[in-house]
Amino acid sequence: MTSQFTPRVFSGIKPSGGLTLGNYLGAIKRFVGMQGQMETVYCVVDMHAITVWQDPAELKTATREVAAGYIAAGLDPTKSILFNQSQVSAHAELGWIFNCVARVGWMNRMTQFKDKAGSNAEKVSLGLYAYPSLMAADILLYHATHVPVGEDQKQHVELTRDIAAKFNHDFKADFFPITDPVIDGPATRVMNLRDGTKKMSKSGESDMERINMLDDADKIAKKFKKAKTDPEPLPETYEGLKDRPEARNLVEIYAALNDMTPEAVIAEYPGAGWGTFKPALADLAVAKLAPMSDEMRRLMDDPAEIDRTLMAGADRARAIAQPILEKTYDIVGLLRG
Ligand code: AQP
Repeated sequence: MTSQFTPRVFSGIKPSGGLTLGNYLGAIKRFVGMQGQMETVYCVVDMHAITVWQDPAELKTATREVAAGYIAAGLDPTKSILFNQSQVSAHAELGWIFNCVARVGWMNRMTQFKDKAGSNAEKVSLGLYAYPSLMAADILLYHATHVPVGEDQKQHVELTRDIAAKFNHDFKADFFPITDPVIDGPATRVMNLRDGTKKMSKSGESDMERINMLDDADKIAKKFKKAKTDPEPLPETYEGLKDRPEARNLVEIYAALNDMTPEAVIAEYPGAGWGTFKPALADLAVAKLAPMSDEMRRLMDDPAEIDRTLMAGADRARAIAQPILEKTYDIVGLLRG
């Protein structure tokens, strides 16, 4: 179904706070791995961020931080298209078309909305509810065939496929690709350091539950030292991590940071106590994150340069998006002058 489409990657991160190790391992590191394999379009999805309240000045800083994180981790603005979503108005325009394609029943099944809205569903923004249809527009506006995401976004990519299929069926037009989610590697779901059953999030309540990409060595060491674990040492085999979510999380973080399998981590540390493993994990995390955080700080010292990079990326994004939006309007029957 996607074979007639040029292979193209689209993904994004919302600037709803500082970047976490979850964003890095579950998304950015994998974005970098796909660069050069096919055309890559990476977005800072600022319009998704405002589905919950954002302080306007902090939103601008967070948008630049995500862009700096992309570049510091190895995304090259000459090889990938890097931009922020709100500069390409076609996202919002196609999002509206998809609001008219997606069904309320589909939206009602979105678990992320249920998690985020909790018992407060009557009071959250309409944007938070419609978020997955804007996300479908982000992806399909570029006829993206591949979307690297963490496990938490799988349901939204499946909804994107449903929207594309319904649009193609309703308008008898084989126009949108049925996009493949790309969810692979050992850290597609990095968990909260204080509760191994919850994912690590930018906007989680306590800073101690996450590693931020901009944390310094002392903070990283302190957070891993205080990370919740059970009292048992590491097992002798990977299977021994079953039903030990916190222990498994730390092993998987180590594996993802060091490009090895979790099985190989256990083979290196069979039966190790936390007094041995946690400092080794902290040292590894610092070794991998410090060069990136140094570069992020350097880039963020020159916000005008980041803004120029995002603006140039938006021009390139628009050149792909606008003809696809125009064609969509035509298929739907919206009259153009
Ligand atoms: N803990 C995680 N493990 C693996 N991948 C993760 N991602 C986020 N957290 C983890 C992946 O990062 C990409 C960007 O996500 P996002 O920022 O757009 O949305 P999110 O998943 O809602 O991220 P947060 O950090 O949880 O933000 P808040 O707290 O503001 O809602 C996605 O590919 C996501 O899978």
